[in-house]
Amino acid sequence: MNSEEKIRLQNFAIDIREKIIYQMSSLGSGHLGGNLSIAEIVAVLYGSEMKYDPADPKSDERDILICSKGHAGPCLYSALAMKGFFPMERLDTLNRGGTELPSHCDRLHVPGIEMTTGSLGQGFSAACGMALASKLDGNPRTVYCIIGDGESQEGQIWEAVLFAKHQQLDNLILFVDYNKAQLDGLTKDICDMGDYVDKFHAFGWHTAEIDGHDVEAIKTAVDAAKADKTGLPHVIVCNTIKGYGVSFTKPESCHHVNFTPELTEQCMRELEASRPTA
Ligand SMILES: Cc1ncc(C[n+]2csc(CCOP(=O)(O)OP(=O)(O)O)c2C)c(N)n1
Repeated sequence: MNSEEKIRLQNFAIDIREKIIYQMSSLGSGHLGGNLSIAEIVAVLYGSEMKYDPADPKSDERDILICSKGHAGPCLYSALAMKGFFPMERLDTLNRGGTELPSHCDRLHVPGIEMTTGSLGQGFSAACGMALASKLDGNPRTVYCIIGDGESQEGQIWEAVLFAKHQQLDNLILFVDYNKAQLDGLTKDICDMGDYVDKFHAFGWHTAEIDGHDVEAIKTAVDAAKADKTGLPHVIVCNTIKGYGVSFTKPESCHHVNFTPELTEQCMRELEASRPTA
């Protein structure tokens, strides 16, 4: 990746973070930590890797992303609005009565959202189904899915992991947002998941582990996964930080945050100051 491309994707991730905070502060609160932790993954997918057409969100030519940790809707909405799937003004309406922008991913209301998620563990099964259907249809698309580390404590996740291997879903790329924290504390204290790479390897998957805030590492891992058509599904374990990008957050206590105008201003100032320079 050349430095221009790197800076473009890093800036896109910062734009996404600013829009996440904009949506949540307009509402007064939101699931901040787990939205901020996946900004680079979403920036690389919508900024570089995925095929999509905002004018035709259901096009057969498109790739698919399912955010199984549905509370990270605002992160995807930021990217979708910036890419023209719906008007930017809709970001003002997050989770208000009658809104077309519910806080959790909603495929019936939000163009570009492929699966309604929020009940943790379920979105990944849908992603496996879509990957299998794409293969049966001879559609060359890639299906991407993001799960949380807390979410990976759900039994349904591991049924889907088995299924994907059995069905040889090498068109499926799963990101584990390994931010080490869930709703009410650190994942290791609540139900330690051990070593993800070992686990997925034991289930027969192709594995990679990267810094999930490094756009170059994300792109390299996705390109390698896409190129590998040996019948194995792909997991990219992304080491991330819950609440990454602003200074007031602590991973174990930033799952859901209340905003004041002062806090919003501080976050926006910090994000602007963090923009990379050539
Ligand atoms: C089946 C289910 N149980 C509980 C919840 C409530 N809940 C919402 S987010 C969350 C924590 C998820 O942690 P993690 O997957 O690590 O995601 P992160 O907060 O780091 O984004 C929980 C328990 C839920 N949405 N669905």
